Amino acid sequence: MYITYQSKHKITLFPRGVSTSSHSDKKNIIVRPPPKSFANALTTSQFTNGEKPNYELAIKQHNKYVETFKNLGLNVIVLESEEDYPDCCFVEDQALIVDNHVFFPIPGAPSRKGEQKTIIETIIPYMKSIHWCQEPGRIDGGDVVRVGDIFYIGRSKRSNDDGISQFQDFLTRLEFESYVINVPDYSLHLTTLCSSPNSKLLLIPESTKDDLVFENLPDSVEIITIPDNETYGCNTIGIEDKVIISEGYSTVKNILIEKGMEIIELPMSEFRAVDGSLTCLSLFYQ
Ligand code: CIR
Repeated sequence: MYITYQSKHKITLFPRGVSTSSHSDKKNIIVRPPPKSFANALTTSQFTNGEKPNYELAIKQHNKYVETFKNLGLNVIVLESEEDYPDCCFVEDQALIVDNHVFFPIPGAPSRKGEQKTIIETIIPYMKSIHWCQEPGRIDGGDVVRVGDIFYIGRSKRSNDDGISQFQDFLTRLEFESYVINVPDYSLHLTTLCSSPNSKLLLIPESTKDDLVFENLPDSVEIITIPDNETYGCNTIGIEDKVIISEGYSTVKNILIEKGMEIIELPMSEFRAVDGSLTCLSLFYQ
């Protein structure tokens, strides 16, 4: 099935004058609950001492995640989890959707490739154009951070130069600027370290301020440095004037309240144990 799609959609047409999406363009969200095999998900143990996540608690936390988006009025599409793929709840990595144009990456972790099939089948009908990463490219969705209309792409253990440059070509054809940022070795993805809850804010951990170089960042964007003990809290999801943050990160919470945002806190301990942050659990399209 995957191969059929791949050859069928290889030729991709890009319209000119692409509309720009913003945080308010998140209308549909794809999620997938963790499978029973979740304890076997990949982990760097960046945030833990290698404790395994608890499946039942992960399901409860995921249910809250889903309810939150329903309450915010988004159309939530819940895919079935797949036991063969312990990491299948981290749907962000499997498709790069930009204003309803999609670039399907080749995931950086070989064990995660099979997760993509159902995501491809679900997304394709809604996309204006479809593009496929070619060998030897590797890129994970978790390495892409959009700040307004500029994209920053992490060069990491999961995303190589070939994959990054193919994705940059896709962005260039959509008339977006993009820049590459080296992700420190201790971290899985660029989104593990930072996020842009709205087009004027960027949250990064204090100790990364010299290493994460956001080239050509507009003056209108404020970089907020967060104490390193709240690194995990730097991953947030903005929906209009609201921002979803992980529970337990008071500095992040207070700063965003000061900036006039309404906070929604979600428990994320079980996903954190296997390097999954808030953004990893969803794919948005208009
Ligand atoms: C992995 O190692 O691939 C998963 N355990 C975590 C993926 C997190 N995804 C993301 O940051 N987008």
